[in-house]
Amino acid sequence: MKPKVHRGKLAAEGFKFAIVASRWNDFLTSKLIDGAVDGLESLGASEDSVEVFMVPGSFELPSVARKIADGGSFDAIIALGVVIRGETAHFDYVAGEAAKGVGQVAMQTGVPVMFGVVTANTLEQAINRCGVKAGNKGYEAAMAAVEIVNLYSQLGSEKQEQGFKEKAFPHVV
Ligand code: INI
Repeated sequence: MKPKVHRGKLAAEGFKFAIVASRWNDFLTSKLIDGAVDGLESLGASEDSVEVFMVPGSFELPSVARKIADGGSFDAIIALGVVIRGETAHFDYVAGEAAKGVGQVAMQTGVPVMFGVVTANTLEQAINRCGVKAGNKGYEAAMAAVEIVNLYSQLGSEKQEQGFKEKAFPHVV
């Protein structure tokens, strides 16, 4: 058996992306923003199709992502932040709320929201995930955003096509 496989293309032209990024640990989140912008640009996004919204900390990512999603101007949102366990007793609350909240925004609004938040036990681990050794989570989140917006638009047009078939050929479908 060879089932039909649906996959989003890695082509960013024609889509609008919002990056919402935390200022906490900004020497690292700035690297995530750079990684995300470079990633989007490398896939064909134009300068005016990408906007960055800064928030105080990762806890605020979901609420601002929600506002952006409700505004209806962007096809995808990329949430970026760095939460380091060693630095805070409320690591679990901040990281947990950021992850849960970002997921809820995506589910409740229908606008895809990428989780580009580095959660690390140590500063060294965090540095390694922000473009030094083990990749750049901002770049990865940008790749995911482009793939997902293309998959969403494919799914939308398949639905429209199905609706058209149902109307035009009710006896067939
Ligand atoms: N926010 C982060 O993004 N990373 C952290 O490591 C962090 N620490 O360590 O506390 C952090 N805290 C701030 C938090 O996100 C909120 O901005 C703050 O609680 C105000 O709501």
